[in-house]
Amino acid sequence: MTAERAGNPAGQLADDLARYERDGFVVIPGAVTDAELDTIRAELEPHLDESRLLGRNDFEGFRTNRVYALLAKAPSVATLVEHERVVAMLDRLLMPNYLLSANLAINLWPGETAQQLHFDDSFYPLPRPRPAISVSAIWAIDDFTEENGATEVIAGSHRWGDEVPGPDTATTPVVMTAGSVVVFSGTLWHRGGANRSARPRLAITPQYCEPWARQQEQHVLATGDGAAAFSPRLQAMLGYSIHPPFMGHVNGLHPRRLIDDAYDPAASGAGEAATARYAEMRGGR
Ligand SMILES: O=C(O)CCC(=O)C(=O)O
Repeated sequence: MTAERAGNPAGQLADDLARYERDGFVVIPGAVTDAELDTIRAELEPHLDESRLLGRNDFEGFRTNRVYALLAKAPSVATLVEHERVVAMLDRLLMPNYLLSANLAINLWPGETAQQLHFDDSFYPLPRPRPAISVSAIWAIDDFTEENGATEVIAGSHRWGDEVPGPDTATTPVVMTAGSVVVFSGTLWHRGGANRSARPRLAITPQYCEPWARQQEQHVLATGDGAAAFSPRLQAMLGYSIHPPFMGHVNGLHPRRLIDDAYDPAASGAGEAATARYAEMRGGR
């Protein structure tokens, strides 16, 4: 953890992206302050009971709290979802108007077993190898250790085709201090580890997807009126946005008008900015 909020120094983005491209993941250490973590923990506390909100299957984890609709329950998680260093990466990895796909807390209680290996955008039925349709982040709210169930990754597996990991495939635990985050490709094989320690391991995982792909959680419905309090950037990630020319409209209008009467999409410049970025991504065409 750091005493002060980490910035986004020049050159850092290129380094983060290079590691991500090479290994399929990158760890950003000490990215939020102790005070920010304390606020998040306090908001989550009522949802982390050992006997409630446990997973319904082995993937969710029978000894794991899974807290969904998170921004409605713990609004300070917005700090993680739109963290500047993560967003800087997303702006390069996904198309403009990318969306928040899932956003949940995962609290592994002692005795939780290792999760099945998987990759996060596997439910989009497109053959591999392929570009990722989503990018995931897992924030360590507690220290992540080998003993307490740190997320395990298979470095380089984001480039795999249709091969699957076997019992002998080596995984690497992402050991990191509370307040750090691992950002990884939706095509990277990984899992939650087994918690062999005596204390719970708390993580928060915002996952982002291309603007043309369906979100795992319906964030507009899940967040409700509380969405009006978030930044325009976060509102757009929730679904208050248009993917040109008109994906996401409500009754023919920009959805942000539902939470902001004064919103004028033409005056915002967002449409022009997105169109220019798409042209850049297509090499000027
Ligand atoms: O809890 C973890 O460390 C990873 C969980 C995960 O990958 C998932 O549930 O999709």
